[in-house]
Amino acid sequence: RIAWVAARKGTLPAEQRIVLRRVGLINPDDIEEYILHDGYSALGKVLTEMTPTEVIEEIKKSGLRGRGGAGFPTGVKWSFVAREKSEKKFIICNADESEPGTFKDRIILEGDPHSIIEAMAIAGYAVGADEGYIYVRGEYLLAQERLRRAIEQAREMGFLGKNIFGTNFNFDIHIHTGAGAYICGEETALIESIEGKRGQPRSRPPFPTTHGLWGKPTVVNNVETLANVPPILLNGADWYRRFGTPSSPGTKVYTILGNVNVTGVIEVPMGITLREVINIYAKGMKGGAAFKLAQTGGSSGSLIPASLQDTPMDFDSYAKAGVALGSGALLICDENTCVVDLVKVLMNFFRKESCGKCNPCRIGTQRAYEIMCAIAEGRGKIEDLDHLLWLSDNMYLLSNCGLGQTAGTPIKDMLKHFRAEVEAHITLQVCPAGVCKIKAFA
Ligand code: L3W
Ligand code: SF4
Repeated sequence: RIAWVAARKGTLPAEQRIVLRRVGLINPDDIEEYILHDGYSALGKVLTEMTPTEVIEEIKKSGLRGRGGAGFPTGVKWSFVAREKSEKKFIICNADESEPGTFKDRIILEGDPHSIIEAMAIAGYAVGADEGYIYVRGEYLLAQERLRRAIEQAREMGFLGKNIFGTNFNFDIHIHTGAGAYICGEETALIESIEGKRGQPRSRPPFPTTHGLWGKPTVVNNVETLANVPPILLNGADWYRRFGTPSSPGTKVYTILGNVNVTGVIEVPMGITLREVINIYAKGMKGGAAFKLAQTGGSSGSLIPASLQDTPMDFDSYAKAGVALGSGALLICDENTCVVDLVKVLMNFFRKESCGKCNPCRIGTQRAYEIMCAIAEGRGKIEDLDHLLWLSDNMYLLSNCGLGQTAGTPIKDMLKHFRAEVEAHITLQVCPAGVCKIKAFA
């Protein structure tokens, strides 16, 4: 909080780096550089000075919440696995980052791969697991290469394998690569994929914490979530709570894209506003154009209109405002963006990536895309808007997993905040932003 208030006053240049503190600073292929920058000291501290219960309590106290989009409390998830009486448990790092516009995890994996290995070993110690998997997106070749090298180095130095730090704790990690399916980022589809089956989500409950990989209790954490673990245990939960907001402590890594002057990756405290992101980090809108909306979290995020530019970006403030923070992409759109065109593109993504297991999602995303195409081409009818809302509600209520449940969010946001613009496509056969090729005028 201190940091971002100062940044707002212009007394600090910008970011608050916890997760990205070593990225760009150390050679990710050299374990010695990692060690020189506090690497594996959190693991050493945990194994020699703390009990598993103390580790979980510290993570709970820190308030760390899942950075894959859902914001579930990490310490609580770990405690669910720790309490299971099972001879075998697993830690999975979800590195199947595929949300459009999101590449925050890639930066961490490529720039600081040992931080994930260290965090997974800590999680293993905390919950009683001796084996981990990193499920890496198939297209992330450099990340895979660096992770493989890092794992080999960690084994050679004794940070993975048997009797780590001279204790009786054993832990090792495998890498599993994806094959291009977005749905394998859903935790249970990811588990099915590791098990060698078709990547389709299971029904939850039971959650992976009790019935995960090969039916065993499993922690599934996002890359950025894990990257927060070593610094929390090294510096303490109270230190971590100095950043962010009381209910969403710490920082968030965002990818900034779209019609702004500076795009890229930033790490800033939770609770900063979109206006601040645009003005401070993105150096304003390109060409001085007016801000129209931001799309958070790739496809499953929300459309954030100008009226919510000053809402603190943290899990609860966004939820209270009826929007979602998502996975960390911020697609900033100016006044020349057509919301119909944008939502059409998102629906195209969902219909292609739907795994087809359940009808509401498989058919609903296809129908929503067809209607969006009709509206964009000037073939839409005003009753289509009610049909779109009906589809969105049914997908939300009846779909098996997050993809189908959130596919209708952009539609609802579009009709809530930009209905007049959508209606103009139908009743006036005009695209106010001048993007859609309305056929009547072609
Ligand atoms: C045990 C319970 N565990 C919940 C666990 C659950 C999961 C986590 C969150 O993700 C987000 C969405 C998008 N006992 C539990 C429990 N859990 N109740 O908590 O669960 P949930 O259901 O709230 O969310 P989810 O469906 O797992 C949805 C994001 O994921 N998303 C895409 C993300 C992409 C990236 C990327 O590209 N880097 O992160 C797609 O929907 O934002 O908020 O672990 O097991 N009673
Ligand atoms: Fe597959 Fe969609 Fe059903 Fe999820 S909601 S299981 S992606 S069909």
